[in-house]
Amino acid sequence: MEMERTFVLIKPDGVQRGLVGRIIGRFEKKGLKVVSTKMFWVNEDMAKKYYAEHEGKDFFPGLVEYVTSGPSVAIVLEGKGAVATVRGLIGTTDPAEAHPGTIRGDMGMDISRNLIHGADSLESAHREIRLFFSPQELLDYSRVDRTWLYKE
Ligand code: D4T
Repeated sequence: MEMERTFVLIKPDGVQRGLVGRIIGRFEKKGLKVVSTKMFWVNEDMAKKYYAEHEGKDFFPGLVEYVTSGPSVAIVLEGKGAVATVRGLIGTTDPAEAHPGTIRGDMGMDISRNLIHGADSLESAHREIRLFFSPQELLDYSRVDRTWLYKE
């Protein structure tokens, strides 16, 4: 398994519901390293660009309104196989169907308030990281528990 960086966005409902610490805590506890984080108010332009694949669908206007309705928290995480691991921790798109134990399964009720986004591939992760962070903001360090998390 290769070391990967992935991108996560805690959406405005996560911030408003005071779940930021608990969500980041789940990633930390799993062993993922936080490479960078910042609060970010996604604007309409960015939201439309970001969700371009859903343009024209009935939920699109509501989706754009939701993600632009307040600040979000952007996070870069690193770990072996981080993209798939993070998607697994987040759970399926609809919190009503997401398995208990996942972030959406444990903390959400409705597909249009699904708390968090996680990059779905290494390519999207790199594109989204570049969209939200400058290279200097991605910090290079090792966690002290590294040798306890990985055999090598
Ligand atoms: P994001 O991109 O937000 O991490 O979500 P997913 O990758 O899990 O799911 P997605 O791209 O299919 O959907 C993007 C976003 O649209 C909302 N949505 C989706 C909605 O409100 N109603 C719907 O019917 C669908 C399919 C939820 C997530």
